[in-house]
Amino acid sequence: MITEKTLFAQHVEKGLSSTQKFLSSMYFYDKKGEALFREIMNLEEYYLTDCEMEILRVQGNEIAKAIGDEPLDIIELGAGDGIKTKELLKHFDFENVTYSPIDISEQAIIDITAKMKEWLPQLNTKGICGDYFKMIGDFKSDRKKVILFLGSNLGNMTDDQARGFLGQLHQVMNTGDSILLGLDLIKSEDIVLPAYSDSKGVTAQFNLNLLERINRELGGDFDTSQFEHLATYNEKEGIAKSFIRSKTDQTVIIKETEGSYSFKKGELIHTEVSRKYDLDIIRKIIDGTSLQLKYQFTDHRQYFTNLIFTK
Ligand code: AVJ
Repeated sequence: MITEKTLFAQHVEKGLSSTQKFLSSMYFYDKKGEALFREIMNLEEYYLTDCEMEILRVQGNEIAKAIGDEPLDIIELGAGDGIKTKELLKHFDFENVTYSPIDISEQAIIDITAKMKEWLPQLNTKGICGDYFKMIGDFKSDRKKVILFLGSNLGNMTDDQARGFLGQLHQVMNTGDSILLGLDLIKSEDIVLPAYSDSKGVTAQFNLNLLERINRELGGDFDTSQFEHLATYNEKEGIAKSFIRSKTDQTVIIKETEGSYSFKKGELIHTEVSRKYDLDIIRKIIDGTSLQLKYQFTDHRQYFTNLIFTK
C-alpha cells in the first residue's frame, strides 16, 4: 500500500540523492508549518497578504460583480484562514451561492468552515478535505462556478507546471466559468527579498521545519542547528528561491528511506520557488488554453494583482 508517509519518503530519497539536492515546498505544511506560515502572513515584511487584502477589501464589490451573481459554486483551492476570502464573499447574494474551500489539511477545513459560519452565517459553506490537484476532477457540476486561487500560491510552480495546472482547471470548467487568481507582481529586490528572509527569522524556521518534519515523520537525524535558511531573488526573471544550506560537512541518516545523505559545507537543498509575474509571463502561461483574461485589479502600490479569467 502506498501511504502518505511512503510518498513523502520516496520524495525525500529522490531529492536528497540528486546532484542538485531538492525538497518540495508542498511538504512545508504540516501542523507546525501551517502555524509558521500564519505567522509569516502577519509579518511586516511579508507584503503579499496585506496587498491582496487591500484589493479584496477595497474592490471586493467590483470583483464580485465581475464574477456575476447567478447561482454560483465558489470553490477555493488551498483556502488558508479565510480572512481575505471573507472580504470577497460578503458581496455575493447568499441565497444563490455555495462556498467550498478545499485544503489538504483537515484542521484547516474545520477551522475555516467554523469561522465562515460565524462571519457569514447565511452563506452555505461546505468544506472539502483533499489534495486540490486530486480534487480537480470532482469539480464538475451544472451550476456556474468560480475557482479562487489566491495568495500567489501559483507562484510555487514552475511556469510549465502552472500551465499544466491551469490547463487541468480549464478542462473541468464549463463555458462561462471563471478563475480568480491572486498573483504577486515583479518588483525590486529590496521589497521582495525581505519577504523571504524576514528579520525575526520566521521564514528560516518555516524552511528548516522541513528537516524537522523528516526527523519527526521519517526518523531522520538532522541537526537543524547545522543548517541555515537562504533566500535569493532574481529581479530580471522575477523568481525568488529558498534553499537550506549545510553549515558543515556532515552526513544524515533517515530510518524510513534506509539511506544516508552526505552534505558538503555550503551545499544547498533547493526547497521553494516563489514566482513573481507580469502580464507577459501570465499571457505565455495561459496561451494554449482558451482561458480569457477579463479583468485585472491591483493594490495602490501595484505590488499584487487579482485577475479574472473566463472560459
Ligand atoms: C504560500 C506559496 C504564496 O511563496 O510567498 C512564504 C509561501 N514561502 N514564505 C510564497 C512562502 C516563504 C508563499 N505562498
